[in-house]
Amino acid sequence: MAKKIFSGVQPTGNLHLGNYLGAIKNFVELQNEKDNNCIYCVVDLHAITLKQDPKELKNNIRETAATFLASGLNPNKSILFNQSLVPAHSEGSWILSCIGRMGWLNRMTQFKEKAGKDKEKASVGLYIYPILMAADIMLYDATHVPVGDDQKQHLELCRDIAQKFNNDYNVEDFLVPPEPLIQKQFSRIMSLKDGSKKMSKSDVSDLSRINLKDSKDLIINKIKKAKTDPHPIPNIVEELENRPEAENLLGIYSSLKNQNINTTLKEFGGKNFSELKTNLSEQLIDKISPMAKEINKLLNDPAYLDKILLDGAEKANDIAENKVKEMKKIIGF
Ligand code: AQP
Repeated sequence: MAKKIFSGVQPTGNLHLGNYLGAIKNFVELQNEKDNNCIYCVVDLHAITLKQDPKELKNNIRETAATFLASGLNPNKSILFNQSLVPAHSEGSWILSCIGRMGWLNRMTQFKEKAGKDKEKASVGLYIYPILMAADIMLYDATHVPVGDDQKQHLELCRDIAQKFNNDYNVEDFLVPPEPLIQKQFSRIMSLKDGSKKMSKSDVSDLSRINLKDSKDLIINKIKKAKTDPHPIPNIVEELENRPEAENLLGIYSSLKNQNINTTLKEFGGKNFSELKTNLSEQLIDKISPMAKEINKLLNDPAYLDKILLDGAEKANDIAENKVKEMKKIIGF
């Protein structure tokens, strides 16, 4: 069945392997499935929930667009744009913030993680980020949202908001509650330094992640230094329990090779990590180096990237503006 797809990536720099394997790789597969309508957004309004340097933000917006293109997204097949060019996202977000409940937002674990110990100092934007995300998705009547496992809770909130809006205003099916599309395997890529933490752009240690622009040498070095444990690689998946670093490296290898973990365990069971690491580095270099080259090439032509985003924003605006108009009519404006 044809799906309406929406998803976004924040232009906060250092797009990494987790963003690629957890989300962008899936974006490309969905784009290439027959009849799907796909919209992929550089969510720059989300990025400013944490302080950004204006110059860097501008570069990061282009770099995220370049990463989309280098990964295989095609502006003739998908709508690609950046969020701040479409005012309906901000307007829709305000309306939905009057529907969402404080109690619902208080349960969001990502806010707790990102705000850290000093919640009082976090921006209000960071707190209501899931509401903006709900507007992003529902302005396009998206039926499916490909995301990493970390976004599952935000999608559940989005469905609650849709239901409450439709009930409060007695407009059955007006807002479409979206389904998350989370990869069955390897949906959360973990830090190379700590298997209990997700790989993240904002981790202070660059050794914790493989960035999509890393050079071959850097990839080899980071994988060499990746944390492991003293035991050999097991033959069966059950024996990976309580071995998060081993599970993560084997998961990354499997995901890059599009194979399940059992096949990978057949390849490496009983061997030591140095053999896995050598093979993993090769796979990463095969996948990432051509992408890095293409990203750098595209970044040399900022006018081209800006044009892609602007053209996409015009198409997105036509859809989103119309949905907000309907929302306003329902509300009584
Ligand atoms: N480690 C991960 N494993 C799998 N998927 C991941 N995603 C992010 N990290 C992982 C998925 O990538 C998409 C885009 O994410 P984002 O850039 O919008 O925001 P994020 O989830 O906050 O990513 P980061 O890297 O953790 O950024 P910072 O450090 O700035 O917060 C999403 O679909 C996400 O699930």
